[in-house]
Formats: sequence, C-alpha cells, structure tokens
Amino acid sequence: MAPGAVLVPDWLDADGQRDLVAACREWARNPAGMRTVRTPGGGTMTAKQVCLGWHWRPYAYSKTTDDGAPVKPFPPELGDLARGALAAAYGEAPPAVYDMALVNFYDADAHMGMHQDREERSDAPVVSVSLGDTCVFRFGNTETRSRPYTDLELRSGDLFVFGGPSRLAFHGVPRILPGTAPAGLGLTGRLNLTLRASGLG
Ligand code: MD5
Ligand code: FE
Repeated sequence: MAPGAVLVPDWLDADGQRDLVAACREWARNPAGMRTVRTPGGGTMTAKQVCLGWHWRPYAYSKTTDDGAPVKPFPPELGDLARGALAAAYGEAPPAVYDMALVNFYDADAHMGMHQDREERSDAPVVSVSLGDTCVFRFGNTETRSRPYTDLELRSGDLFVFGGPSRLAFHGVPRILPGTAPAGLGLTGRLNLTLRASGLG
C-alpha cells in the first residue's frame, strides 16, 4: 500500500459488525438522518449520507440535512473506535481529536466518483470501516483523478486508514458487488463509516 495507507482485513468480527450496523441505522433516522448530498456540479450523490458532529459549525458536509435539523453530535464511542483503529493500523494512536463521522449508504447501483477529502483542517488520518456488500475501492494518487490508481476490494469488517501522504490521495468507489454481504449481518448494500478529525476544535 502507499505510505500512510494501511488496510486491516477482518478488523471487526461478526458481532462487532452487527453492533455497528445497528448503530448506523439509529443515526440514519430522522431528525437529521440519511440525506442526499448535492455535488458542486449540481448533481446528487448516489450514496446517501449521514453526518455526525460539527453540528455547532457550518461545514460543507454538515451544512444541510434533508429535514433541516442540526446534525447529530459526534458519539463518544466513535472516538474510542478511532483510537482502536489507529492502534490496529499504526501500533499507536496519534494525538488528534476525532470529532466527526460520515456514514455512506450504498445500494447496489451506488458509486462515488474520484475526489479528495480536503474539507478538514487536520491532517490526522481518515479511519474507514466497511460493512455489508464488498465494494471496489479505487485508491489513486495525489496529483490527478486518473491513473495511476489501484483497485482493491473492501469487505465487511475491513478497516482502512489513510494517513500521511495518502490522506490527500484521490479515491472513489466505482462499484458495489451486490449480494456479497455476510449472511447473518442483515444488511443489503454497503455501509461505510469514516471517522475524521476536523481540526477546528
Ligand atoms: C467510502 N468515503 O468508502 C469512502 C471511504 C468519502 C469517502 O471517500 O469521502 O465519504 S473514505 C476513503 C478515503 C478517505 C481519505 C483518503 C483516502 C480515502 N485516500 O487517500 O484514498 O465511502
Ligand atoms: Fe472521500
């Protein structure tokens, strides 16, 4: 993997995955539940999203909810999850304050175009946990949204941490592989939880 990018396959066991799916379902309920994100070009994202945290400050991700309610606060247990993820990926937890989360819900036809995550003012690693259907994840370079990039599959329970130079790499989700979620998880489609440090504390 590129410098700073660490993939930890099967990080969450079946119970851990089930608990996180249940929590995401709660967060996805209104008020301030799952929303449709408008892209700068005037389109709408095919993945639906929930933002947690930054309810106290205008932010590109948190400015809008579909029902106009302020976004839910960042759940403290996700701070613990972030610290555990950084320990698993790097062997230590950098002293950043994780204060926001984005949950993306992908149905069989959803995807995410190549982009950089540069809204945050912190260069702390982005923590990404995948649940449900496997996806093709496209991990690119920091210069352009086109090649060179590497396609890999992210499966339910996998942890991916993007730190260092990888923090600003272009990336996207070209497709979901429908019907690949673990039996017993009770999830159709893919769910991705990302934990971030806003740097605006
Ligand atoms: C996803 N979500 O699978 C991904 C996981 C998003 C988004 O991209 O912006 O909501 S986060 C993947 C990520 C974050 C920061 C850097 C890099 C990847 N990277 O350098 O490849 O729904
Ligand atoms: Fe992103």
